[in-house]
Amino acid sequence: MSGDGVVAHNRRTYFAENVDQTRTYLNIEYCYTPIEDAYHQLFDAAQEEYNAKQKRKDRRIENYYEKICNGDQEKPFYEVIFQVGNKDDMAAAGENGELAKTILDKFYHSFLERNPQLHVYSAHLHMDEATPHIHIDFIPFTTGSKRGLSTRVSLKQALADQGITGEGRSLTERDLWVQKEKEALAAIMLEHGIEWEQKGEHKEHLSVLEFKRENVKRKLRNWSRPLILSSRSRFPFRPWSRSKPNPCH
Ligand SMILES: [Mn+2]
Repeated sequence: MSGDGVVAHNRRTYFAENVDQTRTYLNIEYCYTPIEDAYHQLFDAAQEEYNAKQKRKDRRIENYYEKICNGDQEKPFYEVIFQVGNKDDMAAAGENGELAKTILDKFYHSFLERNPQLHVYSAHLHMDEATPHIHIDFIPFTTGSKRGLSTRVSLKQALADQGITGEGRSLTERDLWVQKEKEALAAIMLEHGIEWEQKGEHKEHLSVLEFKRENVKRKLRNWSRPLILSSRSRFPFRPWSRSKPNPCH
């Protein structure tokens, strides 16, 4: 899906077949700024300052967003999707749908507090698909940079500014960040009586999570087996690679 496709899905300007349009009014649009505008807000001052210092005209940056899109250094934005449960245990239209919405709503607000270096320009909670989930689109940035723009796009540096550094290829800063966010989500779930049991080893425990609801055992009598909370496919951390359609256009 290209950037335009993401926007159309998240904002419901395009309805895919799996969307129940009678429930779309239950969705929440927390924010939406076209990405070009978000780039202007974040980087215009640094771009002007940078250009003022350039003696050679060809070193000037006319459009930072286009420059990032056309370069190989950084992705222009990232999208993460968070979900509690699955369609069998947390169906959007079922008895736990509202609970999932409450948890995701709290999680979204805490996400903003935890991640000051990730500029969220688009965020949507979807209640009109099988399971409630939230799409968060962000531009990772760092300030006070010595080279290039003083404020510039950098996922690695943005996470480092937030105190998250990786340990080589086996454990990247983004792995650590995803784990931290999942733990934050788990903590909010726990406040609502849903416990996470992490299973397996290595990265597996990041993707297969089970839960039991302590406070509503009565309702759970017919749930005879552990329930899968979040699967790999529903917890994507999507950088927009150049092999995909260019999200800038
Ligand atoms: Mn969706």
